[in-house]
Amino acid sequence: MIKSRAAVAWAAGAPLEITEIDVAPPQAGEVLLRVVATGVCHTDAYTLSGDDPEGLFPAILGHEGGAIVEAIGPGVTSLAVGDHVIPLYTPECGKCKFCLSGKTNLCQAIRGTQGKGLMPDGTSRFSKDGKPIFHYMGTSTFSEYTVLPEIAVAKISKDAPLEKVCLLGCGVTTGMGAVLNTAKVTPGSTVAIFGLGGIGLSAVIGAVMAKASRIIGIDTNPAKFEIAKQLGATECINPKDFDKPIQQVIVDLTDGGVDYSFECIGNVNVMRSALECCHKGWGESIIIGVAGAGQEISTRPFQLVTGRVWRGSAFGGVRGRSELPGYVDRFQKGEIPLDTFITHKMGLKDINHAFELMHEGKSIRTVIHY
Ligand code: NAD
Ligand code: AHE
Ligand code: ZN
Ligand code: ZN
Repeated sequence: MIKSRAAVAWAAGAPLEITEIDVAPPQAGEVLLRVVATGVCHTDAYTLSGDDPEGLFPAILGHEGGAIVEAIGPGVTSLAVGDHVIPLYTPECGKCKFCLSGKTNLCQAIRGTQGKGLMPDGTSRFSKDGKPIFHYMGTSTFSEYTVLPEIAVAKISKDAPLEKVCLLGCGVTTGMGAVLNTAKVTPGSTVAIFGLGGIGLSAVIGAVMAKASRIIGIDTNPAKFEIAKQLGATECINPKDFDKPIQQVIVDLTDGGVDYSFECIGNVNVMRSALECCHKGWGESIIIGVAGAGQEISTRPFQLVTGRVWRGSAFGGVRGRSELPGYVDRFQKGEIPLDTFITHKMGLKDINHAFELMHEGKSIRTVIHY
């Protein structure tokens, strides 16, 4: 057992408690990581709120980390002590039906236990005063030390700054990947991006890379517009400024609708708007946002009958072990402006403030360092 500083979510809706916990050694096929830095994603806030049907308490949240391998368990062959890594909430075993399909990044090798807040052997490595604490998304990066299965760890270049490339562990990869891998936006396309937080802004940079001709950013918080334009949005609009539905506004602006839209909020009403602002015959809408328990999407089936396509994207369709190191290299070459996303940096003790900044719409990403 080692001691670790961690932010523990004891109950839904309660602030995280910064405290010392016990971390058990890595078992067969597992590695112990020292987390150097972690981003705070809206999904952490969603689960903390109690809206996540898979949410468990007490738990150690966090899934956007940059880390160093501290120890390896028996049988681990692809990682060594000292390796720089990004924890993966979407692992890549390379052997399951999903990995072998070549059609998806959603490896299911350990999805069952991961969703139950446990390691693949059905137990937790975290405890406090002998009481177990659940893992979260298989990553739990809000603890200085965390344990992951080898298949859920991407080895990256040692030259990359972990306090920046941690954002590739979720937010930036998710938005970019949804545009480039899931939608496969083609040059000259028109794109609408709903929600200009960390995910939506990453979709903006993906759309720039895809050479979209128009990138329309939509947000109810106009404070997000400047950064969206800096990253390449060609225009930004606030639904509150119009007295007609936002899908109608976009259809009117784009001669019948956009080629691609992305929902980066987690609001089922906006998901409908995002679908319905797509062009008849071919427009595709990608759901990235995560909606709360019990929420459902709806539209008139006629929207699909007439050629619009509704799809979803998790972790940008990226296979973490084989493809994420390439995203890190692209950052190193100056192709991914991670610095623009990091609006705040703070120590673990201030992590509750990072959640406040997110809820107040004042941050894009806060990076927590240990
Ligand atoms: P964020 O809080 O940083 O950004 C959300 C943005 O949406 C904010 O700018 C907010 O002002 C805007 N917004 C809220 N309501 C709106 C409305 N009705 N109309 C227009 N804009 C509105 O959150 P984030 O970290 O960017 O995450 C966004 C969503 O993506 C969350 O639901 C998160 O859980 C989800 N997510 C999904 C994946 C995935 O793999 N599918 C990965 C990461 C995050
Ligand atoms: N637990 C939620 C689902 C949450 C969800 O959809 N998570 C995304 C990643 S969000 C990262 O910020 C994801 O990868 N989903 C695929 C998966 O297998 O969870 C619920 O509704 O139960
Ligand atoms: Zn996330
Ligand atoms: Zn697999």
